[in-house]
Amino acid sequence: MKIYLVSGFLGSGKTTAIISASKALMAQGLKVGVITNDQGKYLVDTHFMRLNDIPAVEVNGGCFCCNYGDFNQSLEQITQEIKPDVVFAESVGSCADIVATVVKPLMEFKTSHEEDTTLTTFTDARLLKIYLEGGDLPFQDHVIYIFEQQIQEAGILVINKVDLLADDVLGDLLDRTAQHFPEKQVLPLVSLTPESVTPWLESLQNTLQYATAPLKISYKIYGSGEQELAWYDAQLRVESGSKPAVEWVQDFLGLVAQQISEQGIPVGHLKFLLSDGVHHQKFSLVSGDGAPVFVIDRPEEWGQTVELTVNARLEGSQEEIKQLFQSCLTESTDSMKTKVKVLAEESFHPGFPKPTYRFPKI
Ligand SMILES: Nc1nc2c(ncn2[C@@H]2O[C@H](COP(=O)(O)OP(=O)(O)O)[C@@H](O)[C@H]2O)c(=O)[nH]1
Ligand SMILES: [Mg+2]
Repeated sequence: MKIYLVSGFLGSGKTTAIISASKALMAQGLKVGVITNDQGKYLVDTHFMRLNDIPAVEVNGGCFCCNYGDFNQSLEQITQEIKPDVVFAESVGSCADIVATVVKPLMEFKTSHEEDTTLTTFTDARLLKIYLEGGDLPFQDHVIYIFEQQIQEAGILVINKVDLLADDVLGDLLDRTAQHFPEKQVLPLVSLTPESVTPWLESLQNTLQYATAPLKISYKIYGSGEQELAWYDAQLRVESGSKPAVEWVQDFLGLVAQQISEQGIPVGHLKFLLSDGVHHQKFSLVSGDGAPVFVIDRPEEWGQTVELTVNARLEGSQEEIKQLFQSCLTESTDSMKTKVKVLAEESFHPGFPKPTYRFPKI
């Protein structure tokens, strides 16, 4: 069984790539399992994996490193239930130091079913370009530190979303990347389809045991970077009243987009999953995407009752972020007279990282 760990900043395309790669491998008759991970509990990504018929288990409420026991249990569960050839494990996008806290413990406590473990770090080509050109990324320095550390420890460094760059711009980016990281295996990629991730799957197959040294990382800076980010998750049930439920959702999404733009809030990853049990649509906004626009497909086809899952990872205070969503909810509900039930809601800053294991200790 191969374990492919996938890390990288919020919104860099990890889930998209894992879904495409899983579909490609499943089409070849291989068995695939996925472990998703997040600090929150109501996860768009896990739902979305399952909607794509990809077996997924979740480690939630904290990262793999700080919940190594849960990670290992999920690995056991997936191994017993599915007997997979390949396991993809996606770490939360604000997490770094995976080599020392996940890869090394996996090797140390190796069980017979673990053959090869690789670590791929995904990075959004547009953010990497700004970073390597010395430009201003739209985050605080300590958040950028996390972005840097993730790249630093990459086994395979995927420069993702290269479809969004012109050929000459991409050529320049690849040159700069090679200059900055001469030792790294660098892979430009488009993650959108099972066909387009073939180069990544080839690299994974050709990369044997993970070789790079653990990071020399400052937990003080890393921890404060995590705390500059805020999580807001919610699950809403919307029932049609005088107006269809999706019309409320469209209004609410528009208000959220407008507020985020107007307040200039740096977006790590803002995701919504809309579902009526038959239809499903995922909306996603990441840094570099420009002004947010969320448009519901074929609004006339949706059912009377819909559920909306909200996963927001933004920079700022959790109180302010929560306030933003709640005020949009109130404003939309008042103006549209729709019944909206908040099934679950939480907002928080990620806790200070305290890995279960670290090899070597710091
Ligand atoms: N254009 C383009 N968009 C991508 C690509 N990979 C991912 N995305 C988009 O980037 C956003 C974030 O993707 P996701 O996989 O959820 O990121 P994660 O937070 O790293 O798991 C989504 O809107 C994806 O559709 C790619 O190769 N090209
Ligand atoms: Mg993801």
